[in-house]
Amino acid sequence: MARPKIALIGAGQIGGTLAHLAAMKELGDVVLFDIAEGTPEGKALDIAESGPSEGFDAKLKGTQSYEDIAGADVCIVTAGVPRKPGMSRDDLLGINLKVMKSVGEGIAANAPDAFVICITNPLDAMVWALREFSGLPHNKVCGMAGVLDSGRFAHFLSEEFNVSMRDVTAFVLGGHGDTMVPSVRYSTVAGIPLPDLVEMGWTTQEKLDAIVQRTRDGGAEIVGLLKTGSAFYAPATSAIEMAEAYLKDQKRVLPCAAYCDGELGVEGMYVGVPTVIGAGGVERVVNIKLNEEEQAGFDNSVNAVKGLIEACKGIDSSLA
Ligand code: A3D
Repeated sequence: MARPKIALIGAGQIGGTLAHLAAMKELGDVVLFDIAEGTPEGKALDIAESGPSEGFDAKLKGTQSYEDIAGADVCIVTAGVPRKPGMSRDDLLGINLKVMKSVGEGIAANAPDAFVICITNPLDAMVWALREFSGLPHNKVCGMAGVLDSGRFAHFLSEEFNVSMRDVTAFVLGGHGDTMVPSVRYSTVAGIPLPDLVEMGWTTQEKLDAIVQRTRDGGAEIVGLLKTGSAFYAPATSAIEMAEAYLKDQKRVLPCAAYCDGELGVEGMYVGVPTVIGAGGVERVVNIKLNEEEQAGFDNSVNAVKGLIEACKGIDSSLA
């Protein structure tokens, strides 16, 4: 059986890391596409030359031609610009929307059967626009944010409790922005919900509140440290986890920006929700019940995403 084909649209910081991880995990052959001449070719060759030491079998190719992504099983989109210190994700909207148009058309023409994972920010609006431009089925287009945001939350919690990250399940809902909703009630250590751990004296409510806020600011914390771009190791790892769930039909329960058709009270748009990812793409949105406080936070986040979608429609009349 032929190896799966993984197309990476954007060969910058995240794109290069995605290619390296996909090769090391032998998820398939990798095509790196970018408009910057030489960048995808250079990264593909560099990673291929690590193969003998690492011992992986995967072909890597860099290209400026969309025809080379033909028949891809998975497309991961990072094309566009990242933010710099002082910028919000929403500041990227105008420039990255134009990029989504060319990427959407390139995928539709060459890889219409692919499972598409968008990472470009502002995430929830860009995945919506990418789906509109590509015309692919909603269940085959999703956005990576929840796995990363939950990963950040889980990491901070494991440090606070001094327990293995493997035993922490963290749960973040809503848009990938300042309004995201880390859910304390649905996050656990080996099944024990966080409010119970506060009662048990493992931490205080104040410390937990600070961790929730640090999770919301997790991207900005890294932008502030790096100064020249945004996070790329953990975002790439998160998207690879989603791609692997699809390619291996793992039926993983992962939070991602998925199209909601009434689930959690959201109608006809993309926002961060728990999903099941398997060979059918986003096979299910897990329609959980929120309490009043969670629902208010989630609705606030949904409204922020709605505002960005309206802004997209204002910029590109074909989306209206
Ligand atoms: P960067 O290293 O700048 O790579 C972006 C690449 O896109 C560059 O190599 C560009 O040449 C390329 N590019 C620009 N326009 C096009 C185009 N039309 N077609 C193809 N390629 C193009 O950025 P990065 O890899 O650090 O980040 C990529 C995106 O991911 C940014 O929008 C970030 O804001 C976003 N991001 C999202 C998350 C989430 O959790 C959702 C996390 C981190 C970064």
